Amino acid sequence: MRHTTSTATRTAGPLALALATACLTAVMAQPAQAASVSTWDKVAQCEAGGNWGINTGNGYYGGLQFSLSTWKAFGGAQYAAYPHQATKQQQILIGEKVLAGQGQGAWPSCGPAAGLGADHADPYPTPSASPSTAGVYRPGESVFYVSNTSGGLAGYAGFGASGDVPLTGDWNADGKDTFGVYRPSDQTFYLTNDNATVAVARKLGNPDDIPVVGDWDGNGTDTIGIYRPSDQTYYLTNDNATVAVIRRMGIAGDTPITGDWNGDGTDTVGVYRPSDTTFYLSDSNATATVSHTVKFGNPGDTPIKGDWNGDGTDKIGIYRPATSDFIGAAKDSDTVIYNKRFGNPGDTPITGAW
Ligand SMILES: [Ca+2]
Ligand SMILES: [Ca+2]
Ligand SMILES: [Ca+2]
Repeated sequence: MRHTTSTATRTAGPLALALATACLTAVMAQPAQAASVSTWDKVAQCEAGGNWGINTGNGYYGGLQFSLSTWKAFGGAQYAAYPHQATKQQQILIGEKVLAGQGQGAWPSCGPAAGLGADHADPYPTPSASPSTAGVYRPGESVFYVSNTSGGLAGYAGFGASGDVPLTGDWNADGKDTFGVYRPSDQTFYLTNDNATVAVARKLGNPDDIPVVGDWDGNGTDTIGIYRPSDQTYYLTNDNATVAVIRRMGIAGDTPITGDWNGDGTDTVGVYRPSDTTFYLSDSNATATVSHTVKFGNPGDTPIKGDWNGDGTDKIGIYRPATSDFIGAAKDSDTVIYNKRFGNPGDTPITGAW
C-alpha cells in the first residue's frame, strides 16, 4: 500500500457554494419530564435496593415502589396486575408517566436524591435513522444535487473539479452526510463537513484505485479507503491516514460496494459482479466471508446502496444510467422498496441521508 502521510495543501477546485434550499435536519422534541434508564436505576436502588421484582408486603411494589392505585391510575395494568410482575422497562415507562404527572416528588426522598427532576433524557428513544435518498454529481458542472424523500430536489452545492469522483459520508459524526470528492489525478480525497470548505485532504491509493468511504470501526465517523481492482483488495483507514484493514474481496471485474448490511453500526465490504448481476456482501472486514448474496439489476446498471426505509440497515440497489432511475431493494431481497428518477443522463449517482 503506497500512500503519503503529508497533508495536501491545495484546495478541491471551485468551491463556490450554491447551498441547499432546505435543511432537512429533524429535531426530536425533548420530553419536559423524563429521565434516563441510569437515573431510574438510581431511584430503584434507593427505593428497593435495585430489585425490580420486589414485593415485601408493605403495599408498595417493584423497583419504583408504586402503590397499586398509582400503578393502575397511570396505566400499568396494561402490562401486569402488580408492578413487581412487570418488566423493568414497563415499570420505567409507567414511572415516566408518574414523573410527568406528579414530578420527582412522587418519590419524595429518592427522586431528588437521584436527580430525577433534572435529567430530561428519554429512557427508550425511538431509533431515528434517516432514510437514504438519491442524489447525483453532475461532472460537467461539478455540482451535487440531492433529493428529498419524495424524490424532489432538496438542495445542491458546487464542490470539486472536473474528473473528480463524488463521495458522501458523515466525516464528523454529526449524523448528517456531506460531500467529498476523490481526485484520481492526484489520488487525493477532499472532504467537507459543510458542503463548502475542505476539512480533510488526504492522499491515498494509486492511479486506477477506486475510492470507498465508510465507518469501518463503528465509531460514527466515516473514513476513507480504496479498492484496488488489480488485486481485488480493500485498503481501509479509520483515521483518514493509516491503513487499518487490508481485505481481499471479489474477482476481476467486480465493482466495490460497502455498507452496514446487518445494521450493527459498522460498514463492511462487498462487491457487485456485473457478469451475474449479483451482490456479494460481507458483514466482517476481518474474515473472508460472504454474508449476503442478492441478485439484482441488469447488465449496464451501476450498484448503489442506501437505507431506503430508515431502519438502520443498508440495502442494495442499482442506478440505471439510461433512465436515471434509482431502484433500491429490501434487505437481502430483490423486492423493490425505493424507486425514484433523479438527475440527467451522464450524472454520477450518489446516495445518502442529507
Ligand atoms: Ca457530518
Ligand atoms: Ca469510523
Ligand atoms: Ca455492519
